Amino acid sequence: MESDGPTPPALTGEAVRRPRRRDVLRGATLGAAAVALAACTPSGGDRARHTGTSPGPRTAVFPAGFAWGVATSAFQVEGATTADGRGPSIWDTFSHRSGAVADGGTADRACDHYHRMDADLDLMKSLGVTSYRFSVAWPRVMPRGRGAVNPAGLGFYDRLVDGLAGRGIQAVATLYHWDLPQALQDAGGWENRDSTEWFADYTAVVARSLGDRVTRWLTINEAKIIAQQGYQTGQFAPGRTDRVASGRVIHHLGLAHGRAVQVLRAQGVTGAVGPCLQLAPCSPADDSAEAKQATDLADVTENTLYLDPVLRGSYPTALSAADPEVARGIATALRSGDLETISTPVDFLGVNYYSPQVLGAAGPITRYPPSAAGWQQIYPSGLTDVLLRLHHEYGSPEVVVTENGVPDAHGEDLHDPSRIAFLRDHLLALHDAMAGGAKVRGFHAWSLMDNFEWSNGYSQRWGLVRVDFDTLRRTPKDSAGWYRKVATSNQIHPA
Ligand code: GCO
Repeated sequence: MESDGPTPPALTGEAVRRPRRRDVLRGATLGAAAVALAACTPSGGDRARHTGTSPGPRTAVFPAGFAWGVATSAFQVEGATTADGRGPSIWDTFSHRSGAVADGGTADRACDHYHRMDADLDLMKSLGVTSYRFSVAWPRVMPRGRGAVNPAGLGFYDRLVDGLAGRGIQAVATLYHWDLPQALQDAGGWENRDSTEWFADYTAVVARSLGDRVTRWLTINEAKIIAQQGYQTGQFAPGRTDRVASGRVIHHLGLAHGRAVQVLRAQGVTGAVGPCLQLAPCSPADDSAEAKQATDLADVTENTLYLDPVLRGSYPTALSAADPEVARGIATALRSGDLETISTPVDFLGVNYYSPQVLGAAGPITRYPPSAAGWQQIYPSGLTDVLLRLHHEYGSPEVVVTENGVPDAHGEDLHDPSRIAFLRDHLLALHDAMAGGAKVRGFHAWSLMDNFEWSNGYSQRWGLVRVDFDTLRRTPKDSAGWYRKVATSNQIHPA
């Protein structure tokens, strides 16, 4: 039965509920859990971080068992796009389109991780990490997306999880990190409601193979970016520019997530299961009513549109005001019972944090120092805000930070002090959130190594380890040594 659509438009006069930043920070200092975490902040530290500048020297000790990780995704590192029966994905198609990727880059070879997996596992071990977030390439496992399973493709991930276990590193597996099999796109892709069952079937195949050895499962990476970049701006695969379609896609991705949670449970996987959401704290550029309203609306399209269905079983009431076309797309896709599926209880939330959004009356502004990525403003306290919001407003779920990082600053190479400062400040911000009660269980730096940065190709380097894309030689940057010290001592040192 088709319902009339998502919760009706109700923005008038009703502000989206979000914590005021000052309240959030007060929570961080007064939280009952604060005493459990050893931390020492010089006076003024919070204020310094609040403005996006460095907080200065400080020590922070993390709880025993905190997971120190690095992250990658299949399409960005594996290469070998035609090896051993892998089928084409939408990103193969898109990246070969003229003008789609900076400098005409493709991921045909990328880091060639597919052929260098053992050496890369040794590299991880040498970094002292205890957790590795990777993604399984659907077109490697099922070359046409459904039907025949490719044993060689599954075998690669089987060896990967064994290789991790042998080195004492937890496996954090993402089922979908944007590389939809092209054959499924040809059948309508995520716009087609059948995609949710294609994904459920694929999930069952992977769960049967890896279900006894994966510590954490992430269903779908960043539905928000798939919708915004893949279906609104068209800058990512599949390169569509149709906001109504993006609404349908958002709904189907949510449903696919819920179905995957159910399938993983039915398959009896031993690991914890959750979504992977990219969250961006939104704040007004000034005190005007216009900036405040723009902030409330941006908070819907950046955060609550993805959080609420999964954690509350509803779409945000302000959605129709925030994005009428997306709301219309969702309304055409929503059927009775869907929200129950989407909100199937999860064990934890994977959170990717990169940048805040600051809204003026005329749109987003840049308030904090921009990174070389252009779209990213460096604002470590935003991570505290995001984590404490989940704690206060969403029932304090267990959280793992599944991505956080920055590209090399202009002129940096193996010596990357700006990445060290970035990671240190964000880890201190994360520690603040834990002191305020947020249940954060681990952190994954994006990325293990330089890789294919989507439309930016190889023009941005996000790795702790440098990759020479001519020789494929891997060389740890200074940040890798710094991160190793943090991971192996379980604390941030002032120096
Ligand atoms: C993301 C992606 C990564 C990016 C990273 C840097 O989740 O956006 O997961 O693939 O490479 O975020 O932009």
